[in-house]
Amino acid sequence: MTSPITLHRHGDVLVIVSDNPPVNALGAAVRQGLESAIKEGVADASIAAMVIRCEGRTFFAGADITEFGKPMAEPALPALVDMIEAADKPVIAAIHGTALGGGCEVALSCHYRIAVPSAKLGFPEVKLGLLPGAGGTQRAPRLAGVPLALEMTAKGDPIPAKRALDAGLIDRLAGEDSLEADALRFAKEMIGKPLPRASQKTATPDPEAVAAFTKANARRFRSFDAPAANIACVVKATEVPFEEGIQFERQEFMKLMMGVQSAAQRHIFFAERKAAKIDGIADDIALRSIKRVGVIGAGTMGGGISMNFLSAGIPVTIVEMQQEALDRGTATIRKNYEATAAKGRMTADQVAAAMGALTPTLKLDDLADCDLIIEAVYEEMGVKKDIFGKLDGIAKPGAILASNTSYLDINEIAAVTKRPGDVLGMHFFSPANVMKLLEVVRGDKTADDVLTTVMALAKKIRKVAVVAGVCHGFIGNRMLMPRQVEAMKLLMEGATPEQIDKVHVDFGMPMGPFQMSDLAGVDIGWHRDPTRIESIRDALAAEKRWGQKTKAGFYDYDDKRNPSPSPRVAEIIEDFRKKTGAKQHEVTTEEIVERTLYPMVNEGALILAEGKAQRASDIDVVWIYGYGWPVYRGGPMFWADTQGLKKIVAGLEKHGFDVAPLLREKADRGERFTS
Ligand code: 3H9
Repeated sequence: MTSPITLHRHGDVLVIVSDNPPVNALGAAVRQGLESAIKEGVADASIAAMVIRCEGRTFFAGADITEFGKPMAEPALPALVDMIEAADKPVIAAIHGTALGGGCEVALSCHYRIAVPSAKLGFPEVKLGLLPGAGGTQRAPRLAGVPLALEMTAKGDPIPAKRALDAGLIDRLAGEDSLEADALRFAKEMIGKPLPRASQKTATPDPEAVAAFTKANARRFRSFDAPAANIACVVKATEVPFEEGIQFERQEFMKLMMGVQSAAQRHIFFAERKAAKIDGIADDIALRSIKRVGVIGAGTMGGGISMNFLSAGIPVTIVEMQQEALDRGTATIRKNYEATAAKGRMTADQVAAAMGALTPTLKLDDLADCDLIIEAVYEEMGVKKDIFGKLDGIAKPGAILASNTSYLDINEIAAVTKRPGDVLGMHFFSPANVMKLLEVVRGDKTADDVLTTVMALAKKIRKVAVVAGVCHGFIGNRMLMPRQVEAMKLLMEGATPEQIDKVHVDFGMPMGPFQMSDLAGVDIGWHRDPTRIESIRDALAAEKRWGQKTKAGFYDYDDKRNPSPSPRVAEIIEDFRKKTGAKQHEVTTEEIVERTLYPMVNEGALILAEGKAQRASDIDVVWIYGYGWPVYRGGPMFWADTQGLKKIVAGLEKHGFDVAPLLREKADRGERFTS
């Protein structure tokens, strides 16, 4: 096998080049190649300096995550970076793309760093439930100080080259197109000069910065193990000699690596990327060109959907029926952009460009030049069919027609057109400009290139897209249903809304079933007859307890939307318990978990068996990005695997649920849903 590392001599400078697509991950072959290259450079008397650079789209993007959890081939990354730093000739890292994780650690072990202005440096390990385990937590604070090291390691967001330069993390900026030449010049200049080594610098303690950082991020870090470990390592760098700090880093790294949280977060990293692949469709299928998007409906959903495309530079024609609604929708989009600009996350020019790409209209006919039209109107089959019938006569040939329905049958909608192959579902989650998930619903007749075009477009608008089959509620909402039904039953049997919600929040969800109802609207799907009271929900809706919007739902709300338990709701529940004669018992946390979370896993197994999700990991992606399932638990299917499927089956049986055959089979065979 040829090595991904090649050597090129430029006079007395040895240029060590890695070419390991797609992202130059530091797998065994790369590490071995780097080790022998450095040895050769050090041993060769005709070499006076070395440059390490990468081919392809990026500098090393980190350790090879696929090697984690398996025995590590020599040399291990920590030993390799120490060897680079120990070299007695200047070694220069020449950085383009993203120097991430182990890649950034390789760079920091070099004596000098030069980067193109578009490059970024970062330690995203925390997002995999880890910390930089090859000296990053010890070298970064020595080079750039504690505050930046904390931010980079514990939050994991990469920083641009210019900021890295200002902070002392890199030494020079290269020309965008002259990295190798500039690195060579830099190397020649440094020949014979004393070698700066990050490990020999001291990191200044900064307890105030540590306290402020920890406090400011307490919410974001809640329940995650890795951020605290990253912070502890950075602090250690200011307290003990380098070698001792490295030992501490190693020990903390191994603890995290063996833990469930990191396994879950690594599972989601790969799950997210796998979700983009569609079984049975070739990767190189020709895509349709999407130059203009039409959105029908300028309400909350339509407006949010439009913003995704406008922000990505794709012009949008937005249609409403009434001028007033159109004006309101357009004004909301502007207001949202202006709020983003006020936070410094957009410039005034960018706001102007986004708004300039928006064409509001009252005429459906104006959608004739759109390549993709997304309908985001009232959730009613009749209304949707009417619109798709009209669109069939308006849209140009080859245009993709999508519905943003969250439950309805895409096949039925497609059937009213003469082009069902061009129709599919694009289920955005509210707020549509913020939430990362997009369920792409594949109808029976949806053409392959329509599906792949929309999946590729999703990446462009920075969504995580998952393919779902046609069924009521698709993947996410379908799994939500058994949870909500069971939560209501538990109320009847003696639990309180607060108790059930607390179990879900303690589990790591952003909110519980009743908090979610209050946010979404208790009146959603209500029959609107206040005299017909057949459920607790009907009783609440009849009293206009519609949730946060009416300041009363399952909870009472103050002006700032802070919830408090409602004595009136307790009365309504008690009244229903008496009326129905429901048997009361003490409901435990364990029972709430078994009766609200296990049925979701059960439903997930049905969805998989029916082929409505391509793979179990897709279900996990839906729940992480659409509903805030805690990423450190890896999604419902991964979580079920960590619990043991036998335990899930036993819990379901205990409470009288029908166990999905696939779940039972897997449990019997000792298998898992996820790999
Ligand atoms: C680490 O370094 C630990 C050390 O501190 C200590 C060690 C002792 N390994 O994202 P994309 C694959 S932890 C293996 O679609 P983009 C990815 O699965 C690591 N594979 O591209 C995908 O495969 P496929 C710290 C990797 O352009 C393909 O590459 N580093 C790795 O949108 C393309 O990926 C990180 O956490 C990897 N490290 O984004 C960085 N990275 O085509 C993780 C990617 O088969 N990587 N792949 O689906 C990223 O953030 C993005 O991939 C990157 C490119 C920004 C680099």
